[in-house]
Amino acid sequence: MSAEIKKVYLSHDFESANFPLDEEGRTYHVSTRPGEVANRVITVGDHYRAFQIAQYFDNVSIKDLNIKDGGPYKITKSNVFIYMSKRKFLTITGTYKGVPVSVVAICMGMPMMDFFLREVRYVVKGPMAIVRFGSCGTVKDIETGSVAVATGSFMISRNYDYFTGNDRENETSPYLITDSCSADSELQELLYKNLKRECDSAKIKVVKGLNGSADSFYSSQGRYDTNFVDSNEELINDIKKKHPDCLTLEMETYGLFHMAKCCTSTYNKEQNKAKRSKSSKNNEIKAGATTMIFANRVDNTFIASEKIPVLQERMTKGILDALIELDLGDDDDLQPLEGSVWESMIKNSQN
Ligand code: R1P
Ligand code: URA
Repeated sequence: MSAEIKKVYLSHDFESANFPLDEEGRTYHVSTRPGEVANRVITVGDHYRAFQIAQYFDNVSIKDLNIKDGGPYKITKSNVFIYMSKRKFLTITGTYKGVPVSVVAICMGMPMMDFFLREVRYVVKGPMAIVRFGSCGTVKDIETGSVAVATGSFMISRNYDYFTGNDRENETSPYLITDSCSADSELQELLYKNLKRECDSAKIKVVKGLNGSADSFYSSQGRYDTNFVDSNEELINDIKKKHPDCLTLEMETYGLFHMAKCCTSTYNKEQNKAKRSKSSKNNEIKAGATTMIFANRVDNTFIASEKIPVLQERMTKGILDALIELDLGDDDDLQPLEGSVWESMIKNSQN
């Protein structure tokens, strides 16, 4: 093992098998600690999108973000904080129009969304607003390069037992399609309003509708792959039968919306169990999602790459504006300024 690899793997000991934290209070995978992640977060799949978004943070330039190192690394500057974890979760925190914001790149799929949500929720005090900014395919005939705002999301999973034969006698279907979970209504409206404002002038279409998150880019989104038995010829029709207003397919939004409903304070409030709850903390997550339509599954076309930078730029401004416009209540109930990575950013901007 090279000295560098040893340094990465042997540098920390973790306490507790249940929720491991290192001696600095960093979580096991995302590797952030209190004061490094803001109450308002954009989550994306890829690192390039995260760096592109961070260019819009106050006083941050491309030079601050031009990092050649593959990580893990931590960069703390007076205008921006950047942490690339060993597991490639990338957190960038700064301010936008004077409000603390973070962007976290999580790579792909539901397990990554789960790691991100649980670990970030753990290190942030008070209510949070989280917006997923991703790419997707559409099952309606909407041109690629358009923008979708999710009103809600459902899950499509491969029914594993169907394929191994264990469940076939029960005549189950090869895919399981859940009911939908809604986005936060206020955040959804703010996203739509701000994205429309940014996109209309660039002649980019913005549409609203239901999203389906799949556990595969391929089988559970109805793509054909002759190397595997997927039994998915009827899947897109089945999805449309259960959810006629389904607009987009991607891989993480359901995880975000579902877990937002399962934050203890939200869940207990909805179940009218507030009095029985052990904890009175407000760990609410207001969740929203918007995606760039990369794939049109009706005419089988894929976005031209030159359209992506303009699309991302317009969307970034709309999303950041929506995120800071959302009311998260009293500042005293949020992650404190003192000791946070944005303390110097706010204080410098006031001088
Ligand atoms: C698949 O190509 C990936 O793209 C979409 C899907 O949800 C999946 O993660 O989102 P991102 O562009 O955010 O990664
Ligand atoms: N991401 C997805 O998950 N599906 C698509 O079709 C395009 C992007």
